[in-house]
Amino acid sequence: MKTPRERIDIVRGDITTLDVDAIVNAANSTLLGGGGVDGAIHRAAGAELLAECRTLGGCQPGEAKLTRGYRLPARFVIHTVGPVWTGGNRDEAQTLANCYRNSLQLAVENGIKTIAFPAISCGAYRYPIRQAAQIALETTKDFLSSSDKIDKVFLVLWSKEIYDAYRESL
Ligand code: AR6
Repeated sequence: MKTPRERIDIVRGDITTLDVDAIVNAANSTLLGGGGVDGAIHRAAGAELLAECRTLGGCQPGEAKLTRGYRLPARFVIHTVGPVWTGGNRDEAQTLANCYRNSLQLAVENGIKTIAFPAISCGAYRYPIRQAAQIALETTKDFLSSSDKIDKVFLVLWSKEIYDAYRESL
Protein backbone atom coordinates (compact mmCIF):
# COMPACT_ATOMS: atom_id res chain seq x y z
CA MET A 1 0.00 0.00 0.00
CA LYS A 2 1.14 3.55 -0.70
CA THR A 3 2.31 5.70 2.20
CA PRO A 4 0.16 8.66 3.31
CA ARG A 5 2.68 11.01 1.67
CA GLU A 6 2.37 9.18 -1.66
CA ARG A 7 -1.41 9.68 -1.55
CA ILE A 8 -1.19 13.48 -1.19
CA ASP A 9 -0.67 15.78 -4.19
CA ILE A 10 -0.13 19.51 -3.82
CA VAL A 11 -1.20 21.34 -6.96
CA ARG A 12 -1.89 24.88 -8.11
CA GLY A 13 -5.15 25.67 -9.87
CA ASP A 14 -8.90 26.07 -9.84
CA ILE A 15 -10.57 23.38 -7.73
CA THR A 16 -13.82 23.61 -9.71
CA THR A 17 -12.16 22.07 -12.78
CA LEU A 18 -10.98 18.87 -11.08
CA ASP A 19 -12.37 15.52 -12.13
CA VAL A 20 -12.37 13.87 -8.71
CA ASP A 21 -15.04 12.08 -6.68
CA ALA A 22 -15.47 15.10 -4.37
CA ILE A 23 -14.24 18.64 -3.97
CA VAL A 24 -14.39 20.37 -0.59
CA ASN A 25 -15.97 23.80 -0.27
CA ALA A 26 -14.71 26.38 2.24
CA ALA A 27 -18.22 27.56 3.04
CA ASN A 28 -19.80 29.69 5.77
CA SER A 29 -22.22 28.36 8.35
CA THR A 30 -25.32 29.24 6.33
CA LEU A 31 -24.14 27.03 3.42
CA LEU A 32 -25.96 29.49 1.16
CA GLY A 33 -22.95 30.65 -0.86
CA GLY A 34 -20.48 33.51 -0.62
CA GLY A 35 -17.30 34.79 -2.23
CA GLY A 36 -13.91 33.13 -2.79
CA VAL A 37 -13.85 29.43 -3.53
CA ASP A 38 -17.45 29.09 -2.28
CA GLY A 39 -18.66 31.53 -4.95
CA ALA A 40 -16.61 29.78 -7.63
CA ILE A 41 -18.05 26.36 -6.71
CA HIS A 42 -21.66 27.60 -6.70
CA ARG A 43 -21.17 29.35 -10.07
CA ALA A 44 -19.67 26.26 -11.65
CA ALA A 45 -22.17 23.79 -10.14
CA GLY A 46 -25.27 25.82 -11.00
CA ALA A 47 -28.43 26.78 -9.09
CA GLU A 48 -29.31 23.21 -8.16
CA LEU A 49 -26.41 23.19 -5.70
CA LEU A 50 -27.86 26.13 -3.79
CA ALA A 51 -31.28 24.43 -3.79
CA GLU A 52 -29.81 21.31 -2.17
CA CYS A 53 -27.80 23.43 0.31
CA ARG A 54 -31.02 25.11 1.45
CA THR A 55 -32.25 21.73 2.70
CA LEU A 56 -29.24 21.13 4.96
CA GLY A 57 -29.93 23.55 7.80
CA GLY A 58 -26.45 25.12 7.79
CA CYS A 59 -23.21 23.74 9.19
CA GLN A 60 -21.17 24.45 12.32
CA PRO A 61 -17.46 25.37 12.09
CA GLY A 62 -15.37 22.20 11.82
CA GLU A 63 -18.27 20.07 10.61
CA ALA A 64 -18.92 18.83 7.06
CA LYS A 65 -21.98 18.10 4.91
CA LEU A 66 -22.32 16.38 1.53
CA THR A 67 -24.21 17.37 -1.60
CA ARG A 68 -24.12 16.28 -5.21
CA GLY A 69 -21.82 18.14 -7.62
CA TYR A 70 -24.39 18.94 -10.34
CA ARG A 71 -22.56 20.62 -13.26
CA LEU A 72 -19.12 20.18 -11.72
CA PRO A 73 -16.86 17.43 -13.01
CA ALA A 74 -16.76 16.26 -9.36
CA ARG A 75 -19.61 13.92 -8.34
CA PHE A 76 -19.94 15.40 -4.86
CA VAL A 77 -19.24 18.57 -2.91
CA ILE A 78 -18.31 18.32 0.75
CA HIS A 79 -19.11 21.62 2.43
CA THR A 80 -17.13 22.49 5.52
CA VAL A 81 -16.85 25.67 7.55
CA GLY A 82 -13.42 26.80 8.67
CA PRO A 83 -12.68 28.98 11.69
CA VAL A 84 -12.42 32.74 11.40
CA TRP A 85 -8.92 33.59 12.65
CA THR A 86 -9.16 35.84 15.70
CA GLY A 87 -5.63 35.42 17.05
CA GLY A 88 -5.48 31.73 17.90
CA ASN A 89 -7.15 31.70 21.32
CA ARG A 90 -10.52 30.41 20.24
CA ASP A 91 -9.57 26.86 19.26
CA GLU A 92 -9.04 27.90 15.65
CA ALA A 93 -6.40 25.17 15.14
CA GLN A 94 -8.71 22.46 16.51
CA THR A 95 -11.59 23.68 14.37
CA LEU A 96 -9.45 23.75 11.23
CA ALA A 97 -8.17 20.22 11.89
CA ASN A 98 -11.78 19.10 12.39
CA CYS A 99 -12.65 20.45 8.92
CA TYR A 100 -10.08 18.14 7.31
CA ARG A 101 -10.87 15.14 9.53
CA ASN A 102 -14.64 15.37 9.25
CA SER A 103 -14.51 15.95 5.48
CA LEU A 104 -12.30 12.89 5.02
CA GLN A 105 -14.53 10.82 7.30
CA LEU A 106 -17.63 11.85 5.33
CA ALA A 107 -15.79 10.94 2.12
CA VAL A 108 -15.04 7.45 3.43
CA GLU A 109 -18.67 6.98 4.50
CA ASN A 110 -19.77 7.79 0.95
CA GLY A 111 -17.30 5.63 -0.94
CA ILE A 112 -15.30 8.62 -2.18
CA LYS A 113 -11.79 7.64 -3.27
CA THR A 114 -10.40 10.91 -4.63
CA ILE A 115 -10.95 14.25 -2.94
CA ALA A 116 -9.64 17.79 -3.37
CA PHE A 117 -9.35 20.47 -0.68
CA PRO A 118 -8.82 24.22 -1.07
CA ALA A 119 -6.86 26.18 1.55
CA ILE A 120 -9.73 26.34 4.06
CA SER A 121 -9.83 29.61 6.08
CA CYS A 122 -6.84 31.09 4.19
CA GLY A 123 -8.84 33.79 2.40
CA ALA A 124 -11.67 35.81 3.90
CA TYR A 125 -11.21 34.02 7.26
CA ARG A 126 -7.55 35.22 7.46
CA TYR A 127 -5.90 32.12 8.96
CA PRO A 128 -2.06 32.48 8.97
CA ILE A 129 -0.93 30.59 5.88
CA ARG A 130 1.99 28.59 7.30
CA GLN A 131 0.02 27.38 10.29
CA ALA A 132 -2.93 26.46 8.10
CA ALA A 133 -0.66 24.55 5.70
CA GLN A 134 0.82 22.58 8.57
CA ILE A 135 -2.60 21.65 9.95
CA ALA A 136 -3.88 20.65 6.50
CA LEU A 137 -0.91 18.37 5.89
CA GLU A 138 -0.61 16.87 9.38
CA THR A 139 -4.31 16.14 9.71
CA THR A 140 -4.52 14.63 6.24
CA LYS A 141 -1.44 12.45 6.78
CA ASP A 142 -2.77 11.25 10.15
CA PHE A 143 -6.10 10.36 8.62
CA LEU A 144 -4.55 8.50 5.69
CA SER A 145 -2.26 6.53 7.97
CA SER A 146 -5.29 5.17 9.84
CA SER A 147 -7.44 4.50 6.75
CA ASP A 148 -6.71 2.95 3.37
CA LYS A 149 -10.11 3.89 1.92
CA ILE A 150 -8.97 7.10 0.21
CA ASP A 151 -6.69 6.75 -2.82
CA LYS A 152 -5.72 10.37 -3.38
CA VAL A 153 -6.03 13.73 -1.65
CA PHE A 154 -5.34 16.81 -3.77
CA LEU A 155 -4.52 20.02 -1.93
CA VAL A 156 -5.41 22.65 -4.51
CA LEU A 157 -3.97 26.11 -4.08
CA TRP A 158 -5.02 29.11 -6.05
CA SER A 159 -2.17 31.46 -5.11
CA LYS A 160 1.56 30.93 -5.53
CA GLU A 161 2.21 32.17 -1.99
CA ILE A 162 -0.01 29.51 -0.45
CA TYR A 163 1.25 26.83 -2.83
CA ASP A 164 4.83 27.61 -1.75
CA ALA A 165 3.88 27.46 1.94
CA TYR A 166 2.33 24.01 1.46
CA ARG A 167 5.41 22.73 -0.42
CA GLU A 168 7.63 23.95 2.40
CA SER A 169 5.44 22.34 5.07
CA LEU A 170 5.66 19.04 3.23
N1 AR6 B 1 -9.91 27.06 -6.52
C1 AR6 B 1 -9.05 26.87 -5.49
N2 AR6 B 1 -8.84 27.79 -4.51
C2 AR6 B 1 -9.52 28.96 -4.59
C3 AR6 B 1 -10.43 29.24 -5.65
C4 AR6 B 1 -10.62 28.23 -6.64
N3 AR6 B 1 -11.46 28.39 -7.67
N4 AR6 B 1 -10.95 30.48 -5.45
C5 AR6 B 1 -10.39 30.97 -4.33
N5 AR6 B 1 -9.52 30.06 -3.81
P1 AR6 B 1 -11.89 31.76 0.82
P2 AR6 B 1 -12.21 31.08 3.68
C6 AR6 B 1 -8.67 30.16 -2.59
O1 AR6 B 1 -11.98 33.20 1.14
O2 AR6 B 1 -11.01 31.87 4.05
C7 AR6 B 1 -16.58 32.75 1.47
O3 AR6 B 1 -17.24 33.95 1.18
C8 AR6 B 1 -8.40 31.53 -2.03
O4 AR6 B 1 -7.37 32.16 -2.78
O5 AR6 B 1 -12.61 31.24 -0.35
O6 AR6 B 1 -12.41 29.74 4.30
C9 AR6 B 1 -17.42 31.78 2.28
O7 AR6 B 1 -18.79 31.87 1.96
C10 AR6 B 1 -7.95 31.18 -0.61
O8 AR6 B 1 -6.58 30.85 -0.61
O9 AR6 B 1 -12.37 30.84 2.09
C11 AR6 B 1 -17.14 32.20 3.68
O10 AR6 B 1 -17.94 33.29 4.08
C12 AR6 B 1 -8.73 29.91 -0.29
O11 AR6 B 1 -9.33 29.49 -1.52
C13 AR6 B 1 -15.70 32.64 3.65
O12 AR6 B 1 -15.46 33.05 2.29
C14 AR6 B 1 -9.83 30.10 0.73
O13 AR6 B 1 -10.34 31.42 0.69
C15 AR6 B 1 -14.75 31.52 3.95
O14 AR6 B 1 -13.45 32.01 4.03
